[in-house]
Amino acid sequence: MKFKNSNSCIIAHGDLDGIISAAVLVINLNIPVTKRNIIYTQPFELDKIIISDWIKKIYVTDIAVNNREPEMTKRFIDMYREEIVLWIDHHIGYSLLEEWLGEDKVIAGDSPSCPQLMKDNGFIVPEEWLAAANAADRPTDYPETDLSRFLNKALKAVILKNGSNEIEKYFVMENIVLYLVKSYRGKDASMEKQVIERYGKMYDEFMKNTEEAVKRIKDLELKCKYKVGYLRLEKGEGSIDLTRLFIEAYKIYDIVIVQRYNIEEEVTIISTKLKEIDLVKLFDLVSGASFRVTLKGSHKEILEIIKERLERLR
Ligand SMILES: [Mn+2]
Repeated sequence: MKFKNSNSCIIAHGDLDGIISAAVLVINLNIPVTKRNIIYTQPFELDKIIISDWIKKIYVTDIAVNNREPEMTKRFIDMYREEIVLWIDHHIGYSLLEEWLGEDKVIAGDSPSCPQLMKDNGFIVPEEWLAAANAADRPTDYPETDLSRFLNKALKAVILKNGSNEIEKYFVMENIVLYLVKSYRGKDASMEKQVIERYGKMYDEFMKNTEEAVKRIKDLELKCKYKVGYLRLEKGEGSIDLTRLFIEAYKIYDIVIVQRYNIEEEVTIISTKLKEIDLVKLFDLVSGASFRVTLKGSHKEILEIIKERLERLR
């Protein structure tokens, strides 16, 4: 099969919504699914991607204006203004895209997902893909589907996996796009399906590890008005889903401390469910989220500091 658009490239957000919208572009514009033609990234890493000289058309999908540094997104637009054909986005700040790029080149709006926006603007979007993208990006409004669960498990597994790198993430994302596109075209997608299943099983394993880890959380019994849970993860333990762990731990604790290793580095993550606590302030940090901070350094020393700070909260 000859591709009309081998000089086109898609830049997609590396989450399920972004990946499905890349597949929508592929089937509508007949763009090849190769590493050169589809780039998966994050809004804050847009300035790090490399686009080959022979790319003449760029399609961007599900990439928000970088909220910490909008100028970075602007610079990217200025650099590739000629090549950018279309930018599809549904995140807050999309009006800046229209301002910088011109309304002709932007499909944007408040929408549950990018495939939804594309469908509303005349693209062919299979119903199953649309439902999966909506469920992935707006889980509170749209129920999970078999497809969203199947694909998201693989995606989460490769992200959670200890020591997984960009190449492996790309591998899974590319397999998801190929799986969708080949299935849509009625071609054999069993190889891709196998890859997705393999990572799905890995995710099930990580969930089991997470459940086990939740049971090991201990009460620190501090002289503090909050209930503080503590967990230490040893080197070489299986991967866990920290977000999931915190959700479970919040059923008992207000604040949860997890000490673990990042390769050899000792890291401590402190997380709270209470809005009244600002962890950034409490630990004199310059930035971060008020509800979750990561501290580096000796576990023992950091834990002493944390205890001392938390005990100020009587
Ligand atoms: Mn999205």
